[in-house]
Amino acid sequence: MKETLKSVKAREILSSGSTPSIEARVTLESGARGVFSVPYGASAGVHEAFILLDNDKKRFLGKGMLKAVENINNKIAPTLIGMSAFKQKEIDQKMIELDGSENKKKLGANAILAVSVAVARAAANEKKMPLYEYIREAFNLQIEDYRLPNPMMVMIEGGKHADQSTDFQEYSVSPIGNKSAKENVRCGIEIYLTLKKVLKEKGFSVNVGNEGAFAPNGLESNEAPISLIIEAIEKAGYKAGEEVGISLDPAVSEIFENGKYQLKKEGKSLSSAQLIELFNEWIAKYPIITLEDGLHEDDWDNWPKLNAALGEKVAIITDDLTVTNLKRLKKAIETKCGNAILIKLNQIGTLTETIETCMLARENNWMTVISHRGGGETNDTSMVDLAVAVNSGFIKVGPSRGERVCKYNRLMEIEEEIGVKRL
Ligand code: 2PG
Ligand code: MG
Repeated sequence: MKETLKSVKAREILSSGSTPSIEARVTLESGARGVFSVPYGASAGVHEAFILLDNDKKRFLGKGMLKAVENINNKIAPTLIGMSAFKQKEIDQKMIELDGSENKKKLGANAILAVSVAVARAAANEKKMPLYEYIREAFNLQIEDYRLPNPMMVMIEGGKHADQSTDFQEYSVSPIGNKSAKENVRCGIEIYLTLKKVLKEKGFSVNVGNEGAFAPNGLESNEAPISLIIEAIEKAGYKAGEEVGISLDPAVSEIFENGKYQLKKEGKSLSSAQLIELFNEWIAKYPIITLEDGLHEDDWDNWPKLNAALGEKVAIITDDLTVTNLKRLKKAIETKCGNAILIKLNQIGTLTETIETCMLARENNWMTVISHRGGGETNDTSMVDLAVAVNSGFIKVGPSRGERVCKYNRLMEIEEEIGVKRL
């Protein structure tokens, strides 16, 4: 049959962080093809699916991915060839079984995901459908109409994503309200370009970090970026709080040491309760609308407290806590840890599991935010189609560098395809 998988091939490629990654290419009997390249996370949570690295110090300082490439070419390909590309769930299930481990450590989630999304792309091409439409059909998603996600655009980055910047990882702007995707993207970019001027005037460097956001050193505190961004919002002609909100991802799993959160900028060690209080103060002072990873990835006891204290005021987004994992999301919902989830395809490793997690979130009125990866993005834009398919609230992506702006370009392209849709 024409939709049958004829060949599955992989190769090692480079990601934006100059670390290797994988591209998989699936060809169907009809000749239709699907290609997907997997991103790589710099501040990956410990509960994420396993990324198989070669650990051969003679190649790419141990970060080569030839073993995962071989797993695709020699193990996954022979298992899947002959299956229908339209059977996405069965294909993903086959790979999960072939791996047989809890966190995909045998074949590597990098290998499995590369094939999973490449299959979906080939199937969409065979049906001459855009990927977002195909995802809805393949998973029989009962979602009416489309609501394009708003940008959550990173303006200043620190933590593991930049050298000598803030302890906290990301300070973003999120246009709110009922504008088109094109206007929202323009709004974010105008603020970014204005922030460049604001930083320059104050003598800060405007070099960018991993995600294409500014990463100045010499900022006086972890709080300082917020006022700089608000200044940029206003100078760009937008109203902070009304048209544009601030989104924070302090990514505090990365600064949790010896039982406390280490804020080097302030020379302080904070307990979970003190950190919640700090965010509470900031939320009272600034137009913050979302707070992601406000506590560390295993702090199940305190996440409900964070959510109880702040969840009525802002979206409490779980990232390292839930890692796009259905079981962890279930627990987070049951224990009321938040009200929104960050989704990254390579945290879990198949399209099917990613969709299941998104749909569970939706059913429980948790917003989904589909995210880029910090350290090693690729030029692939499937994450945007995924966001459109599941009506995500936001896509989190940096404002410059080719591997980031291609996501916004894809969003604006989709808007041209389906028209300006606001629900
Ligand atoms: C995050 C992401 C993306 P990383 O923490 O949300 O911004 O970073 O890919 O390094 O995990
Ligand atoms: Mg995060």
